[in-house]
Amino acid sequence: MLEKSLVLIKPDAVEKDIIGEIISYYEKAGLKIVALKMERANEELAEKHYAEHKGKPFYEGLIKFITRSPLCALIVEGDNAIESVRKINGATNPNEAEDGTIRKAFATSKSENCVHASDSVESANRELAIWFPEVVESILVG
Ligand code: 3AN
Repeated sequence: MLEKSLVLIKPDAVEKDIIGEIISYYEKAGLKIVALKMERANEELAEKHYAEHKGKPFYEGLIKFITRSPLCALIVEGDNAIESVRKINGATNPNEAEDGTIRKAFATSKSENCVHASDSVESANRELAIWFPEVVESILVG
């Protein structure tokens, strides 16, 4: 099924100047970048995005991390894009990430793990509306 996933290239990856390398992983897998922007998330945006993690021990650190410097938000489209992108990203813990994944190559810890991607159609729709409110209506219709 043709799907759209919300991907964040997180502050650690932007700081390391590997935006281009990360985007290449998706493009080489046949996925299409249909929207892209850089922005520095404020707390409100970060808290919306990570609402499901509120109260967890790593939550405060997560908000600090994701707001500390600019990130890159992308809409990645393709057949089965949601699962494909998560496979390309690799496991949350880089020690468990499979060879050939972005996190295996670049992530340094569970928090500094370079990328985020939607984990279901429902979360993709929620996250796309958070990060791309200006395009979400036109892009999600049809
Ligand atoms: P994923 O991004 O692989 O879907 P989630 O949804 O379980 O992982 O967690 C969201 C984010 O929260 C992770 N990308 C990571 O940055 C952070 N995180 C998750 N678990 C931990 C942890 N135990 N310690 C620190 N940060 C964590």
